[in-house]
Amino acid sequence: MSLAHDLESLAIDIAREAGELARVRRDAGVAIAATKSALADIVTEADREVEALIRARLAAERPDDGFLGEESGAERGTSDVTWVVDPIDGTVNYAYGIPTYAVSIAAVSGEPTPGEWQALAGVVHSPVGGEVFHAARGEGAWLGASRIAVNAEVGPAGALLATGFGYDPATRPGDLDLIGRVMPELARDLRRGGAASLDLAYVAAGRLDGYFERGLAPWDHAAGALLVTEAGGRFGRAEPDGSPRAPLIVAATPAIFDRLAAAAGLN
Ligand code: LIP
Repeated sequence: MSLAHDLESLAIDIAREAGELARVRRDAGVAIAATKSALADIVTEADREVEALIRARLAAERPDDGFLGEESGAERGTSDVTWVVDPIDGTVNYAYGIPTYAVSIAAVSGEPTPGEWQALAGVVHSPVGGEVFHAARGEGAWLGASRIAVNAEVGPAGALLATGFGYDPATRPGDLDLIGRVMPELARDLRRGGAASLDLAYVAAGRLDGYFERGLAPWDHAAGALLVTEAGGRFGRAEPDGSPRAPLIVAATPAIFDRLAAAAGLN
């Protein structure tokens, strides 16, 4: 078996265990532990507990690997592998009891920076739905045991797209301008699920034709981007006006990627 396949298998096992913990904590009731970059950017005790479980299981299995997590930060390893983890992506949904949230775990090699790393394995697990989207580099994208692929074409009514909004109210005008540029050009309709990793997994599975958003963190897209490319889709990331805090992410079937990227301003 390839290293990528072994990393994928480990990530699937850990994502399932972490997802079960997240689900049990949600059913028991969720407390907001703190706010981060903005009042709307919350973290729950479950976010922290789930990331600690993931980090401990990875350290036990692969002690030399690095780690980059949303809640506990970054730690360089001595191997060439770094784990990029969002323990509960869709935190606001999770806090409100909306079932659209996911455990996102990716293994990357090289410099653990988007645009520089090479994704080796990615898993996006939806605990409520029980769905496990997964990919190992060069081995395709899967939903459970079923192979998945992006839509080969987009119908005459236009593309079903998804997007999202940053936590900082100051980004709202730019986000709305972005939608105003994209929708008339391409969309039959727009979805706002609230979890980037699931939006990307849905592009990979053909449930969406494309997705775009500004301001995502590396852990939001690390796993989902590999799902998209292994499913035959295209993924792009840019930092318009050189702002690393608000990168633009575009992912789509090749049938519309270039038009979506152009409308969104992906240089
Ligand atoms: C969320 C993303 C979502 C975005 C939110 C937030 P979190 O990640 O998954 O797409 O619109 O602003 O960034 O904070 O739930 O891990």
